Amino acid sequence: MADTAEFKDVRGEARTGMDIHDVRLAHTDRALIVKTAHDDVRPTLRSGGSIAVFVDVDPHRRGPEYAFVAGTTRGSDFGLVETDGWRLGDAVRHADTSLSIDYENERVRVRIARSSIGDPDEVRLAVVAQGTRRNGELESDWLRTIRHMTRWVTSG
Ligand SMILES: [Ca+2]
Ligand SMILES: [Ca+2]
Repeated sequence: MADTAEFKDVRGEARTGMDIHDVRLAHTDRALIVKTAHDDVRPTLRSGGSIAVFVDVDPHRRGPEYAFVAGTTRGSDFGLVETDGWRLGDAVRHADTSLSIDYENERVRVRIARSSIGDPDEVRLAVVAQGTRRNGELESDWLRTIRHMTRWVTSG
């Protein structure tokens, strides 16, 4: 069983290939699967980007407790870290996560084992993608608005 949710974003408001089109979350009994769709995800560093998926697992603590952060150019690092008031903190040791990027279909897929985030009953997300404009400036696109949290999604 999995509870799934899809969250649409405005297309084209960020002038980079990383502009978020939509975010899909499947919360299964084993993992969170987060798929993001973008304007144009590119493998090369010059037009590169990054993504951060903030995960809120505890409604009694302000803000998210974890973040999955990744570069989106080919071969980039990725990892799961603890967060404190939206600040990125220490890496989660032995985190069971994976990243795959589909440069043909402009999609990023993130998998986070539930065991790596304390086996939460429900989660909600905030997602931001950062890309590079033609002039080299960085620009961020949040799902909906800055630090917007989705609704809670249970593990079904
Ligand atoms: Ca967008
Ligand atoms: Ca929280």
